[in-house]
Amino acid sequence: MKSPRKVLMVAPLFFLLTLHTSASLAYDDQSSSRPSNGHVCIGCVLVVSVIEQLAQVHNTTVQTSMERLCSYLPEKLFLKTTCYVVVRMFGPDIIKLLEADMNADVVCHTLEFCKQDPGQPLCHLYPLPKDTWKFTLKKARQIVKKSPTLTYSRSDSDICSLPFLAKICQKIKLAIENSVPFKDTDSDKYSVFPTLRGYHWRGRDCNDDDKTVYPGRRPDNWDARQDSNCNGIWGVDPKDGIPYEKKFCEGSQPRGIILLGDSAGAHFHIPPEWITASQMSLKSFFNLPAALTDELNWPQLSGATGFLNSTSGLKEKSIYLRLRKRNRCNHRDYQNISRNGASSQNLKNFIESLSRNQLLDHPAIVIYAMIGNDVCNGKINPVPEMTTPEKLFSKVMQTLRYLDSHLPNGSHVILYSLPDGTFLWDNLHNRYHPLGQLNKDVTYEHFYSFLNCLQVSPCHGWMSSNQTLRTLTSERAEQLSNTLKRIAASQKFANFNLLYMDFDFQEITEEWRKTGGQPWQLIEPVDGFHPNEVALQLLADSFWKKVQLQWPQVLGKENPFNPQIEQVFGDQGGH
Ligand SMILES: *[C@@H]1O[C@H](CO)[C@@H](O)[C@H](O)[C@H]1NC(C)=O
Ligand SMILES: *[C@@H]1O[C@H](CO)[C@@H](O)[C@H](O)[C@H]1NC(C)=O
Ligand SMILES: *[C@@H]1O[C@H](CO)[C@@H](O)[C@H](O)[C@H]1NC(C)=O
Ligand SMILES: *[C@@H]1O[C@H](CO)[C@@H](O)[C@H](O)[C@H]1NC(C)=O
Ligand SMILES: CC(=O)N[C@H]1CO[C@H](CO)[C@@H](O)[C@@H]1O
Repeated sequence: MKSPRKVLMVAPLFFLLTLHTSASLAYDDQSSSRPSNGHVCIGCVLVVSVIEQLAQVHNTTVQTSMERLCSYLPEKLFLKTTCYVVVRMFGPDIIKLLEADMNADVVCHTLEFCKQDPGQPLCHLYPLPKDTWKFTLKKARQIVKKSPTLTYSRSDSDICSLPFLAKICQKIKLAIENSVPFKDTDSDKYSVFPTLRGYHWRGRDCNDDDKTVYPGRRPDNWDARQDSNCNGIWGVDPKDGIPYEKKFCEGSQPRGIILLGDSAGAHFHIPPEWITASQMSLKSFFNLPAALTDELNWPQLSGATGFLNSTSGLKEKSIYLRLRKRNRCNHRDYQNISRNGASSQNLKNFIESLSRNQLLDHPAIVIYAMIGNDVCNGKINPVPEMTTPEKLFSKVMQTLRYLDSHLPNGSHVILYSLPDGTFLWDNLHNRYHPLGQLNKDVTYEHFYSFLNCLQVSPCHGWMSSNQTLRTLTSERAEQLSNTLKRIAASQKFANFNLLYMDFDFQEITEEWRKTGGQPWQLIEPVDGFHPNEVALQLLADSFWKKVQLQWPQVLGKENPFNPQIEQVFGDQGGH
């Protein structure tokens, strides 16, 4: 529960935070050695770019464009208020600078949100100004010289420590803490709230007051009196006095799905409408507050545990929805134990949030999908920071032993390999980033090198113009995948069957091409890194087909009573 609160602390400056979270993929123990102001710099460049482009799109003054942006933001989480506060603080300078034709890079360096450390390269997103950088910056500094806003040190990465924001941060923190009961005890992991790791992440609790009631448990006394496992099937058939759960679910081999994943598993996503001036409207930000409280993840739409209909229009469904369709007794039995920045090495920090009682609960299908962060980091020289096969082996074995002591007998664990991320560069580098589409001035190559320069890239190894580095990264990923494969082939556990599956992005791309799609359409446009919703659905589809073909026992039987369950219980209480 700690990380969402940390993120929420900085929620008011969504702008400054947008990329903060994406780049915090390496949230664990790397923050200390990272230059502190990288995220603040990106946030500033992002906001100033949007302000500049809004003015351009609507042919208005910078002042009007700033007000327009604030007016689009929702009131929730003090987003609108904060926007106006920020405008009051920095607006006058931003106006002067933009009206003097300075670009976002220059504005943010002048306002000291971006800094060039001595001996370090100059980090910029847009093409350099025509005059020399030094000269331009000097000119810009003169323009804002007498400004009162330059009295704070902006190098601090915690923007809540800025005096004028501290109060708002405090208010937001209180508002959130008072409105949502944080639950830390084991039996209380299920929730009736959607975000803050509530039912967007794992099955909705159907009786929050009773600790013995939760999704995934074997029914208590066939649920004659209450729905102890929240699958929406309970009570007694008045015709014959037999409990429905016994009638419809006995012997149907119910099972849940649990994802141990990273930001891709949780479906990290920043909607491009949030930063694309030409598409921005009052509707653009309605989902921002909820997204912030889910750490910018959208697990409810993810490939493994999503339960909402896809927004992409694809008909492919998540693995959870397929399991539910196969056996309606599995309703609500899903858990997304995923975290931004998760890797084999830090999974131990949060695996205990997995909830499964070995004696009381149904078996589970556990997908281990740490698909990037073992080779991805933002360091200037990323290779030495990558997980070695030896380190991977030892941590994965630890994880598997943990699972063996927590999963009910008859469970399955599937180790998912790392993809070859070279498709990122290959498909994106010469395309325009959403910030560069209006003026055709920022490609992903520029965007990647900006992130690398600031040392906040979610994956310097693959998001780099250095081909040697990309190849090295892929080689390491392959070694790690082979290690996982070897583990699956050689290790046996008492309570689950261990399997291995290749993450074959090539295959997904081919499927997508067949429908007339282009590979770049499978990548999150704003971060240029994560698989997007379509990719996740296609992956889920490929996963399902492979399992069905090779190991049908993993999925359990098709329940012949599905139509009756639907007839008696309708949507079973929904999600
Ligand atoms: C933008 O606005 C200015 C002043 O209001 C006007 O002179 C100019 O023609 C407008 N440009 C476009 C492209 O509409
Ligand atoms: C999902 O789509 C199906 C039909 O395509 C519809 O019946 C169902 O109500 C939708 N579910 C949600 C949660 O919107
Ligand atoms: C798990 O179940 C299998 C059969 O389903 C059985 O052979 C095995 O002994 C059980 N293991 C444990 C640890 O109970
Ligand atoms: C490319 O990456 C490799 C491996 O990290 C490194 O040794 C080399 O110096 C890099 N080349 C350039 C031009 O930065
Ligand atoms: C609802 C829920 O329990 N979500 C979990 C998802 O995974 C993270 C681990 O990263 C847990 O902290 C959450 O509790």
